Amino acid sequence: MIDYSLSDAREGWAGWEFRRADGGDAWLPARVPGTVHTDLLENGRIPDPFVGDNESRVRWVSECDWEYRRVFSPPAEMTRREAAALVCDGLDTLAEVHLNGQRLGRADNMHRQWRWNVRGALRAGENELRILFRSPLAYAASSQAARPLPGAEGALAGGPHLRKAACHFGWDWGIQTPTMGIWKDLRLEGRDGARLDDVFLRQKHSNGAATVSAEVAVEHWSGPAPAMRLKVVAPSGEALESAAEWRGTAQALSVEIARPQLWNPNGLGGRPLYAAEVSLERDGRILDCRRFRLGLRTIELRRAPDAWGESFVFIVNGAPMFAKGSNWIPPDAFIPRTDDAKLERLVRAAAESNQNMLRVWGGGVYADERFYDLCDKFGLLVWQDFPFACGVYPLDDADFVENIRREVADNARRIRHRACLALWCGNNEMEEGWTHWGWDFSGNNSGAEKPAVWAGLSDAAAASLSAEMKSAYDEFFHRTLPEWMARLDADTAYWPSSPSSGPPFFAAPRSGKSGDAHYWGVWHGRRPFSAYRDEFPRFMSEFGFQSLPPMETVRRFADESEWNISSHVMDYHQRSPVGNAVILSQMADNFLLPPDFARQVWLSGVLQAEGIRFGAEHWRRNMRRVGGALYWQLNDCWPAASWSSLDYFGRWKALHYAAKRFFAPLLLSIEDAPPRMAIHLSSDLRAEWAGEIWWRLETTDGETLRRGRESARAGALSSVLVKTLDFGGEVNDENRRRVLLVAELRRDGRTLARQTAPFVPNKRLRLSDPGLRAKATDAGGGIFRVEVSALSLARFAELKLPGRDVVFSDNYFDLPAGRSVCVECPAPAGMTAAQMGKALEIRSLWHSFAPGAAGYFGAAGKVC
Ligand code: BMA
Repeated sequence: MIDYSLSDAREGWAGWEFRRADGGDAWLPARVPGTVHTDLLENGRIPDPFVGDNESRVRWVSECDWEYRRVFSPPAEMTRREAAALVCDGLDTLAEVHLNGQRLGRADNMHRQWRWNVRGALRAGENELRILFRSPLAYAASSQAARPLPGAEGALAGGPHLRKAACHFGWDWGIQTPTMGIWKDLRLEGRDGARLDDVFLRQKHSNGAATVSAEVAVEHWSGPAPAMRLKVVAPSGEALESAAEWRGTAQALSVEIARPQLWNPNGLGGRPLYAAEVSLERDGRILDCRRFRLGLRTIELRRAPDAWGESFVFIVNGAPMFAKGSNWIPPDAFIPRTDDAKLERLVRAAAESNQNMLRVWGGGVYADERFYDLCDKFGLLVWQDFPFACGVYPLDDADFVENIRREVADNARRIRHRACLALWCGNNEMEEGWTHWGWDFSGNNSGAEKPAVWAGLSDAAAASLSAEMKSAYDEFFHRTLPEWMARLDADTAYWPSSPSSGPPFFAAPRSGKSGDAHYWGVWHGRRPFSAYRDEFPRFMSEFGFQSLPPMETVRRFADESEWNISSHVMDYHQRSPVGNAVILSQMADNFLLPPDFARQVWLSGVLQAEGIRFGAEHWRRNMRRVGGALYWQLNDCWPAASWSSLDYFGRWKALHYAAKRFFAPLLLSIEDAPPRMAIHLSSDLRAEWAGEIWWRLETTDGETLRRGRESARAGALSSVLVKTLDFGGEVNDENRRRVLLVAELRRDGRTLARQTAPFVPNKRLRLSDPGLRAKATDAGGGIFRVEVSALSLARFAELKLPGRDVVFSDNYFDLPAGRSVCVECPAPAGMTAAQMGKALEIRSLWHSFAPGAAGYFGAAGKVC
C-alpha cells in the first residue's frame, strides 16, 4: 500500500496555486486544505473580512468561480500499483476535478468524501491536478429563484439547496462568507489486490467483559484472498489479536477483553484508550490498514415513562449522568484555518469548565478527526446533529436524498466507533420550524400566514409546496434517516430533531414532558433571567444569553472611534436582530448602567454569566427530572457579540468561569426568594458525599447578623435541599440593600465552594470600594498563586494580566468582606511572581459604575 499526500498546507504552500476561473488573473500560491477567502487574504488581495465592515467588500469572492491546481510527481511506486485513487476528504462544494486534462468527476456535497480512480490518468513523472469550484452563491440564488424555500434568519437565501454548512451563508452570530476550496486533506492511494472498503469497530459488554469486533468489507480484485487481522492493544501494552481469511462477503473479527478498562465522561472516571488496528495482509505484505483509538464504555439514551412523562437521560457504564455542556459551532468562518492548538484550547477549556457533553450543532459540519480525538481524550460526549438547520431542505428530490445517503454513510463510518459519540440527531430546529415558525401553510394549519419567502406564489401553490415539503421532512427524518442509521450504527441512539418531544411528531415539541427543549424566552422573548426557573424540560439542549466580546477582541475589529455599543461597527459585529438592545435592557434591569464603553463591554460579560447561571443551577437542582443542560454556545466563528463563553480567539468570558463553578461536580446553590433563601447541594459524584454548609447573613462591610452550620449529605447523582432559611426577622427596609447570605461548602477544614445571594437586584446593592488587594507568589512547578482579599464585598471580582491571555483557576468570583481567596495560573513567560503581582489589574462590580474607576478597564488608553 502507498498513500501520497497532496495537502500539506501546514508545512507551507506545498505547490498549490489558485486563480479566478475566468482566466484573467495570474496564478497565486494557495494553501491546501484551505479556502479561497483565506488564500486571497494571505496573498494580500482582500481586506480581512473580520475587521470593521470588510465583510461587504468580499462578497464578490463567493460570487465568482475559482480554480486550484498543483503539479506533482508521485513516487514511481504509486504508478506501479494495480489500483490508484484520488481521495478527497472534503471539497467545498461545487467542484469539477481534472487530472492531466482528464475529467475525474464532479462533487456537490462538502460533507462527503470523494474517491476517483486515477489508474488511466496518472502518469509517471509530472502530473497536473486541477479543481474548479463554482460559486455557491450563484447556485443558491438560482435554485432559490426556481424554488423558494424558507431558510434561517440572518442567512443569505438559498443555502438549503446545497449540501454545505448552513452557517456559511451567515447566522445570527456569524459572518456571511460562503467559502470555497479544498477544505480537507486529499491524497493518492495506491493498492495491490485488495483494499479495506469499510471497517465497523464495535464493542459489546456483558458480565464485566468486553468483545471488540471489526466488521470488515473488502474490495478484492486480484490474486489469492488476503488475510484480515484485528489487533487491539490495551493501555498497559497487552495485545490481543484475531485473524481470518477474507471469504468474499462482509465478515467480522473479534477479540475478548476479560477485564476492560472503561472510558468515562469528564468528571466520572478515567479515560483509558485502546489502540485498534485492522489490516489486510498477503504473503507477509500489508495491503491496507486502518488504525483507531478506542474507549470501552456502554452508553444509552434512556427514554422511559416516569412521574413527569418520559425521561431523556444518558446512561454511561450503567449509571445515569447529568449532561453538562454547551453547543459547538465551527470554530472559524474559514474552517480549515483552525489549527491543532486552537482546537485543543477550545475543547480543553470545555473540559476545564467541568463540561461533559458538546452538541455539534446542525448548522455547521460534521467535525474533523482531531475534534473527536480531543473529545475522546477529555471526556466530552458528543451529541452529533446531522448538518441541517433552521430551513426547509428539498428532501422530496430523489437525487438530493441520494447525495445525503452517501454523506451520511461516509460520516457514520468515520465517527461511529468513537467513545465520545452519544447521540445522532437529525437536525436543528426543523420540527420546531414546521410547528411554530409558520412553514406549515398547508390546509391543515388554518389561519397560518403565508411565509414571506412564498409571497410570489399563489396561496394554493404555496399550500401545496408547504404540504409536499412537510411530508418529505416527515418521511426523511422519521423513516429514511433512522433506517439508514439502524444499519450504519445500531449501537448509537438516534433522535429526529433538536428540539423534539418525540412521537407524535409536530404535536408538542415544547411539551416539557418528553424529549429535549430549546428555551429562548430569555433573550428572544426578553423575559427576565428568573424565567428559567419556570422551565422544567426533560433535557435542555439550548438556552443562551449574549455578551460583547472582551475588549482585547473588540480592539481587533473596531477602531477606537467605533467604541460605542450602538456604533456602525459594533452593530455590524452583532448579528442577532434584537442584539445589543436586549443586552442593554437586561443590563438596565439588573445592574447600574456603566458610564462608558469599556465598562459596558465588561458588564455585558458578567450579565451573561449571571443569566446562564440562573438556568444551569436550576436544572441541576432538578436533575431527577432534567437530564442535562447545554448552553448556547461554547465558541465563536469570528470576533463578534454572541452567546459564546469562549470568544473567537478562545478567550474565557465571565460565563466560562461561571460554567466552571455551576458545572462543578458538587454544586452549592442558593435559590433566592427573599427573605427566604433555600440552600441546595447537587452532586454528580458516583458516591455519597457528606460535609457541612456554613452560612452567614452579613452586611457588605462584613458585620454578621446571623450565622449557622448545617450538615449536608448528597447521595450519588442527586440533588438535595439542605435548608430553607427565613431571614424575615433580620432583613428589613433599613438594611435590605446592604445584606447578603454567604454560604460555604466545607469539609475537613477546607472551603470547596462559596455562594453569595443578595436580597435585592444587583443594581440596588449598596456597594463601596471593596479595597481589593492581590499578592502573587511562585507556587513552584510553573504555577503562580494569587491571593486576593477584599475589605468590603467585591462582587464579580476579576483578575486580569494586561496584554496576556492568562486563564486563572477562578475569576469573576464574589469575595465577601474580610475574606481572601487563592487562585492559580500558569506562570506567564518571562515574568516573576512579583512582576505579575504588580501588573495585575483587579476590578469588580463597584468599579463598573463608580465615578473615577474607568481606568480599571483600560478606558484610559491602557491595554486592558
Ligand atoms: C438556536 C440555534 C441557532 C441560533 C440560536 C440563537 O436555536 O439553534 O440557530 O444561533 O438559537 O438564536
